[in-house]
Amino acid sequence: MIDANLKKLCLYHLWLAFGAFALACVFGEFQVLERSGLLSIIQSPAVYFASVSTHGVLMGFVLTTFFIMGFGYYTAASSLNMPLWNPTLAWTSFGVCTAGTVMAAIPLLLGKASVLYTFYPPVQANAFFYIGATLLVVGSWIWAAIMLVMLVQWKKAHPGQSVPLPMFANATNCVLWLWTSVGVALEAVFQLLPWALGIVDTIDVGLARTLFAWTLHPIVYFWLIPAYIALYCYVPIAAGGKLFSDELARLAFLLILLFGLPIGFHHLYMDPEQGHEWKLLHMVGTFAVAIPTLLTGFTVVASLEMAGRKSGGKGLFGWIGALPWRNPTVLAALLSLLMLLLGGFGGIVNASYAMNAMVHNTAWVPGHFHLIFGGTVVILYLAIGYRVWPRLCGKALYSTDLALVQLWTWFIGLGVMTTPWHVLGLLGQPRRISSVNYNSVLTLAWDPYELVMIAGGLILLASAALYVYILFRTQTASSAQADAGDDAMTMAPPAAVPGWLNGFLGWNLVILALMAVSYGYPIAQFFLIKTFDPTAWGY
Ligand code: HAS
Ligand code: CU
Repeated sequence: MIDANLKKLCLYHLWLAFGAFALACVFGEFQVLERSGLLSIIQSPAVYFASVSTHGVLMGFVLTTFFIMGFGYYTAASSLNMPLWNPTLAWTSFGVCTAGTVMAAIPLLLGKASVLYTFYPPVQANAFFYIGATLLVVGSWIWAAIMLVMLVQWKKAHPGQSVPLPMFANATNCVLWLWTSVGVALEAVFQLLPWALGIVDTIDVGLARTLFAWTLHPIVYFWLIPAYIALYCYVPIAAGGKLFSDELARLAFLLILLFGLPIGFHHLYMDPEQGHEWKLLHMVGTFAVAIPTLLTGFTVVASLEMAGRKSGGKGLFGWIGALPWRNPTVLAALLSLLMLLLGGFGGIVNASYAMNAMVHNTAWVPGHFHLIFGGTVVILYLAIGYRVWPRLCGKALYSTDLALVQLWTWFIGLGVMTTPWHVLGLLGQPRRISSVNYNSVLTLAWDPYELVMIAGGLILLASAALYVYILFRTQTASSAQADAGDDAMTMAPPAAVPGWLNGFLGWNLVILALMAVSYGYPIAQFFLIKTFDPTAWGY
């Protein structure tokens, strides 16, 4: 049930998200230009690292968190068909998150927090950056609490009924996020802040990296789940068919929750502070987490095939051509699946302990995550925007043709930008460098790829600008359209699903056990093993 206040709340969140997104694209284009060395006037490592840090924070934390919260409110109210619980609290959460974002943005823009979006110590940021980031997380916890209260209220009012799939997925994401954010929250409160404030002189960077790894993997699924909501709940209907299996979809979300959390050490394979046995354990888990995505690929492609065949598509692949490619939701889904196929392949390479040694800290890694995050995830956020804007504003979408151009250019831009990154990674180019001019014949081979990336970045920037333009023109159009009504988002759920596919309470115990196994000793060792004290040895 979406009333005027909720519409406003969603629009505020989504505008902030997409505003951050467009700004981050400007920084991105600056970065590829700076690094290429083409324009000597803009060469500056200091500005470069301030820019990359701001770009990463805007894309990875601001776009995502605000989008997920705004879309989460929309999903809960529309799929449960109930009013938002405690709108005042929801606005408070928005205020806390916005204040945190502003607080972090100031040192970022002043070059006082050039610590990249992973803010690994020993690089240190101004304390306001850490306080701002913490506030953003705290604000998002309020959102998660509101979502879970709504779930509980709905279940009380509808005993024995299955929770509608969009809300089931949305609630999975809340539970996932609450578990995920604990790692970075512990790092910020007990290590980074006391250190940045001068209360302690040193911190254990091994512990900090371990706590960050706790967050770093599952956060990517926090970003991914809204995209999967679109794939499962919007796409089959938009393609003219229906979802292949509601239960398989629920299973995929649950498996993301269970397998996504305890596996962060694939970011630490090359680190010294954890033993290889633990890394191996996390590697097995990392392969397991591909399963829910493979399930998703299967279910969504099967749904699309059913739709394509219904529209007359024949033969092994004829159904693909019969799909409504001119529907923005369907087009975004098809392009996102293609990018998931390639980006996921890169992920499997990264996850393989031995192959990781070849690609770790090379340009391959930004290639991987721009394709799968900037590609798969963001293109579906954009498609969700096209779908919800008319409903939130009561106006028709400004132009479907322009929306199609925008989605295609986003896809093409990502292809043009990430292919060179993958190649450069294999050629040995490190990631996170502000210049590629090493005065060596070996690195001369990098130059043409750097130029291609400038073109890719430009296409992406133009596409992002077009996106904001389409939303703006939609919202400011003078003619209103008839209220499209609440967005039920999916066909009626099965009358009943097994209890274990309908709630989360018991699953928290399973997660606790998995986390205790995979992180218990690796964290405890920092407190159990006496560190080497040079003064005791007379050094
Ligand atoms: Fe990743 C690094 C492993 C998924 C994001 N990842 C990153 C970083 C980010 C990121 C941001 O193991 C950088 C962190 C940093 O700054 O240091 N990643 C994986 C694996 C997966 C994976 C195994 N990553 C993601 C997703 C992300 C994301 C999703 C964002 C949303 N990643 C790693 C590893 C590293 C890493 C290592 C560390 C690297 C290092 O050394 O630093 C898996 O979840 C991927 C599973 C996916 C598949 C693909 C299945 C294909 C399907 C498509 C079907 C479509 C068809 C086509 C058939 C196995 C489902 C149909 C087409 C039609 C036209 C009809
Ligand atoms: Cu990961």
